[in-house]
Amino acid sequence: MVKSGKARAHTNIALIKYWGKADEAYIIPMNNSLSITLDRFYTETKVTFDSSLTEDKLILNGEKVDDKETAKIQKYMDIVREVADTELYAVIESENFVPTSAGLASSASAYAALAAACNEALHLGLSDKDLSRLARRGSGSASRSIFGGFAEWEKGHDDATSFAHPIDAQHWEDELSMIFVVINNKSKKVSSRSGMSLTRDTSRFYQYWLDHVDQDLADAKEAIHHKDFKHLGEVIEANGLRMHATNLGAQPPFTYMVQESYDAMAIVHQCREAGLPCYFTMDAGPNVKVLVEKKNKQAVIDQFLKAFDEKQIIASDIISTGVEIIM
Ligand code: 2P0
Repeated sequence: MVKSGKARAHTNIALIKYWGKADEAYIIPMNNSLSITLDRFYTETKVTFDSSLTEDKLILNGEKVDDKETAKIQKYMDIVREVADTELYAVIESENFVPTSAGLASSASAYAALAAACNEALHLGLSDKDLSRLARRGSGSASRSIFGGFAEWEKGHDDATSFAHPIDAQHWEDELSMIFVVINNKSKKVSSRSGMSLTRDTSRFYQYWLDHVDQDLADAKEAIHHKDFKHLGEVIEANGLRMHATNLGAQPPFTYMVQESYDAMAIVHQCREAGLPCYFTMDAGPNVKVLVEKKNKQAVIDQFLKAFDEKQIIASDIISTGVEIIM
């Protein structure tokens, strides 16, 4: 017996960050988060359940992946099998559509696409809410990649109540873009998973983060409702910096920021001083992501090109539609 399904899901970038889990096994976060879904970066995944298989196999960008990555996927497929009440193993063929060597490959689009492909292949008929829950079991941020535009992941308190939903921005997302400043990281990488865990467990600043994130989220939603770019930008920049500040309070302290990250942030400040509104955010790496209105996109890119190589600057619009089944 062979059953297959294929899906495409896009990467998202959090504007209000997810940083820390309340439950590591089920990936229940400590706080709600809010993201935008990007048009340019996505994953396409085909999953083929086959009764002749004796284990799951993963092929990423046409190549077999290492044992560690395979083990991670097999663990996730065990969750899918439990939800779907099946014993079938699968071949998973996944392609990441991200600019080569940009270091933007994302578990968000990967697990959103995989969850949707499994839903299709096994005829599970999951609602978007339940698809978001299933994607969340693979990677927290994947819960938001089920949706286009703006999405909020409600932390909930258990598997049933922790999922994302879209936020109606009255098509404002069509007027926005994000510029990626791709920065090479020569220092030892701290994964988001271990970074957020260490911070939650040890950071002297973590409670401060928790005390303010709900207000940031409320302010961001208010700004989206009023299509107030300046307000949204100020909130998300502060929220991102506060997340990164928590890492400095961890034991041992760490940071994802490198010199070029600061250089990029300085350019954002210079753009604003020159009357070009734009605001930055950063995730678990040195890259800087700049939120800008489409009408100012090229002018801001031009400022970055004065200091960075053309290859380091990649812009993406926001996609309004969520995960989709493809042939
Ligand atoms: C976010 N990040 O909200 C935050 C901000 C990075 C910084 O979600 O452990 O890959 O798989 O749930 O989703 C990246 O963490 O972590 C992330 P897991 P995930 O986008």
